[in-house]
Amino acid sequence: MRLGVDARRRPLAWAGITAAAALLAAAGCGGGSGGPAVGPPPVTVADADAGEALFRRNCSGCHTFGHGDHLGPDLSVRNPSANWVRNFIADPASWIGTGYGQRLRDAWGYTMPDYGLSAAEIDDLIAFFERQDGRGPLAPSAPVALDAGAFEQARQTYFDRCAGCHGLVRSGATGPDIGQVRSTWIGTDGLAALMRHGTPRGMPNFGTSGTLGESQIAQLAAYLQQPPPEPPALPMSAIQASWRLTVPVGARPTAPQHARDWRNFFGVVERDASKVSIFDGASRELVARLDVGFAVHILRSSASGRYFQAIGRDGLVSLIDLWAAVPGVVASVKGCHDARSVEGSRMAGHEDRFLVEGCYWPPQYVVYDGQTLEPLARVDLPLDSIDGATLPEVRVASIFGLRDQPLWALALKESGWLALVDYTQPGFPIVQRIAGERFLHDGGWDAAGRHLLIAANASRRMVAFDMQRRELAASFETGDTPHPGRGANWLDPQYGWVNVTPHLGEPKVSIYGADPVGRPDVAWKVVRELTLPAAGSLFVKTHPNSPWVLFDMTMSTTHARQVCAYAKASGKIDRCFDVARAGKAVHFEFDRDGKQVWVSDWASDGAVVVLDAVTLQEVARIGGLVSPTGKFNVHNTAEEVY
Ligand code: DHE
Repeated sequence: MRLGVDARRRPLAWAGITAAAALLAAAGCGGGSGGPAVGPPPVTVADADAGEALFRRNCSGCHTFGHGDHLGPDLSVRNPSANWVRNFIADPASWIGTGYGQRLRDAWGYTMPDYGLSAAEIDDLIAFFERQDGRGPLAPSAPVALDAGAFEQARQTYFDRCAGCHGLVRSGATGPDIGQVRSTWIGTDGLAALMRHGTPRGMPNFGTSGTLGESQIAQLAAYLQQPPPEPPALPMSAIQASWRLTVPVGARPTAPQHARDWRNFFGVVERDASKVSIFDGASRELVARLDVGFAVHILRSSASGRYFQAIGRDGLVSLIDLWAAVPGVVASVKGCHDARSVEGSRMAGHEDRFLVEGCYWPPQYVVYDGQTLEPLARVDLPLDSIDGATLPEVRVASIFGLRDQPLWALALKESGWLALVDYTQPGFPIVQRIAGERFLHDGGWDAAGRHLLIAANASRRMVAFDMQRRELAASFETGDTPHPGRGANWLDPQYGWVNVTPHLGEPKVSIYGADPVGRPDVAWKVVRELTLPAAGSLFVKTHPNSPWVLFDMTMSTTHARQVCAYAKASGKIDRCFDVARAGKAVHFEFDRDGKQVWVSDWASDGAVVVLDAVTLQEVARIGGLVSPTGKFNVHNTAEEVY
């Protein structure tokens, strides 16, 4: 039985005291292998059962006991000094730079989170370890039984929360493989602990953040240990049936029906409300709040800027006309069950003419009329990877509309291909594929608009595609899970035009040369590495008129409220400061002239924080927004200013 902390803390008998003395001796009274000065172990009666429960609940996401290393070491093999282990658990960060503590940091790449356990709880854990030493490997708890209803609930939760990173068939991408075999190895407790607490490498803390309840976590842990169900197809007939043309082209205005500067509008994604709010960038007044697809992901601007194109995670594309007296959705269509990106035709003479939606599921892309969203073609994706393997799942990640050729470039995540789709050819076929790296994710253009710079986050690399020559220009390592968003271009005083990526898996920023014509000596080479206060960065952004390059650390468990500003002139991080009050700071967007920058405070009752783009002082806070995430200024999005 678990005793109250105070009730349990009573003096040890003599045998216990000699055991504690032996531990102290083994630890050299200083903690075993160097480290901060520590006192003698507390004298307590520890509860191994309570320690086991704590281990299963908190620690088993990263550690096993006797089944091998996972995200952290197998704890059946640990520092022999219980006193060292005790002090390490109490304050993991303070052991960085010391012998054993630093070796752990070097081996595992991050510092163990501090769970804020009491001294009594830590004693319980140690008691459990010592008891388990004599018992052998710890078997995981059995998964809960799933009847048909619970299985369906778990399937839906997986789709809503997990499929984006791990894939619908769970073979992994931005997140690791969590198919049946690996999930069964991790076990019920480990899976639940990972969902509950997240990881320092970017897995969200769904449990402690309140996103998922304990019963949902238990269902998911059971679901993951079963084979994934066959996901459904979405044929052209169903896509056509979903098409809604609310305002035909003839009924739309031929000139803006309001006096506002619509090219400086901001579209703000309110993710969990499945809405987009449109603000006047100058006055910051709300112009419209519109229903779009489920858990809307991003907006893109049509080449002319007149239309916002919103993509929901349910694959619903919404076309928003900014010239209407009150901007509204003029057409919608659903070409995927699951999607993240959409892009219009950008070449001169083809502006706003076609639109492509890339699916996460099914493995297909769909081309629409750019003005009406009438479905024109549905094309299956090739399922072979650049290594020649046949994959169960290939998803369209980022999409880029070229300006000088009638092409879209589709980054095919799992397979590592960049597929070029020609929208002047009948059937909108893939006319060429360029091998990159697995798994392609997000990215943007270089300053010259010639190279596409895309993160292959599972390969720790950035990939540069030369779109003039239509070939791979370079692939170079940057770090653990690069995640640049659109990236950022600026003229470095020493290295010429550069671009940059932060990383999800480590607190590193890699700045690399990105001008193979002007500075071939440093092109596609990392020229500066910076350290952020924490890993978990999702986005970077700048504007030609801004002296700063801004980074968030959204997925960090310790610094999610902060953003950091890098000074282009000095080549240094100048400051990191709190922006979010209610939730996590995420994503940046400048206004058209680069005078202000908008940052989201991502929370259910969230806000957009407007900073002066020079002083970085807060000038306004637009509140009352439901989980604001991405923000898209019409001019900057249409002209791809970043
Ligand atoms: Fe995104 C861009 C995929 C989670 C906000 N995100 C992108 C792009 C891809 C992608 C492929 C590039 C599109 C392009 O340029 O054509 N995002 C994914 C995922 O697969 C992932 C990791 C998991 C998921 O389940 O969706 C994911 N994304 C998120 C979020 O959780 C974010 C922070 C908030 C949200 O909406 O859910 C988020 N992603 C964004 C934003 C961009 C983006 C704001 C556009 C950045 C820009 O400046 O253009």
